[in-house]
Amino acid sequence: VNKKPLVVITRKLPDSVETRMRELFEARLNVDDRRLSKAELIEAVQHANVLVPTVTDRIDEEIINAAGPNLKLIANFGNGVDNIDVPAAAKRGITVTNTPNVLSEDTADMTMALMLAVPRRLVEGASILLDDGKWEGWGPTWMLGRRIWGKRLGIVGMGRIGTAVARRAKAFGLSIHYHNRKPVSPRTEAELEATYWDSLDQMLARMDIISVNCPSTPATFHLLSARRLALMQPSAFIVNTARGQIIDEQALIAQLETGKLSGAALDVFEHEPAVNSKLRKLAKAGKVVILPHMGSATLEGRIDMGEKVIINIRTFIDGHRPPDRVLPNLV
Ligand code: 8YV
Repeated sequence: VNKKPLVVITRKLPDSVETRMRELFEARLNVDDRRLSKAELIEAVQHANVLVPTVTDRIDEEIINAAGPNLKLIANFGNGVDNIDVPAAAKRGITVTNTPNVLSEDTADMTMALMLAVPRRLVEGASILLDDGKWEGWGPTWMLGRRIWGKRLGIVGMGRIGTAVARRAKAFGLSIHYHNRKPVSPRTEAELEATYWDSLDQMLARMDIISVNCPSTPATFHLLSARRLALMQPSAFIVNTARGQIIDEQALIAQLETGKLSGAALDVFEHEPAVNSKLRKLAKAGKVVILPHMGSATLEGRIDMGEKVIINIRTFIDGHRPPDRVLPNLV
């Protein structure tokens, strides 16, 4: 009988996923969910056959180079693989997988929630009722926001999540525009009545709302730079449920502080878990809505992600190509 592979999982996962992991593998779980230190990660990769990290673990070249000869697979519990140096892993013959598809709909739901939250003043309104007596009653000009239907939405990155956002936004009465490395299929474009913008600059200048839905890669680092943010209309606002690094956060803050952008709804930040205090201040002033990286945080989604990780590991161990292999030339 073959020995079960040693699978090191860096964070606490839903109970049902952990139970299954324990049945199938020699699973080293992180019961108290404490973030592993760099030294602990290095220790883990020296012994493990499979490492299951999350977005909070930086699997950089140093850690990959410390891997023992038995480490053959890094099965990321997450869609984005910006936490892993995939080319360094490839150089060492280590396969990397991720968990696409299963979190697209949840992330798109949260994107819509955020898209509504800024112009409809959701958080501001809700916080008024947290203190008894603060609400003096309804009035015709009380808490007026701005409508979103009929507005132009520009999606930066029309992959699985971007497309899921587009479907929802279309049903909300927004017109769909997008920038992507290449246009989506004519069928999808027709279904969404979407307009492709080859030039991100031109799209930014004409949209009412921008939603960031592309992966974080060296090519998308500060894609929304100070120069590009300045192209946007002062009435426009940005939603980001992708990665903080895609937007130059300092520049975004400056645009918001000077009224050159009307707002932002951010689920992700450049230096998580730190959140720039200026963003907190803007949130208190009602210009910004901030969430602590909750885009895909549903119990169902996390269980689906766990199942994907398990399928990737099992397929790999059985000697086949795992379904969600991440190719180094694509990151
Ligand atoms: C998770 C995510 O929060 O998958 C992603 O890219 O951002 C989220 O689903 C995280 O990645 C889990 O590792």
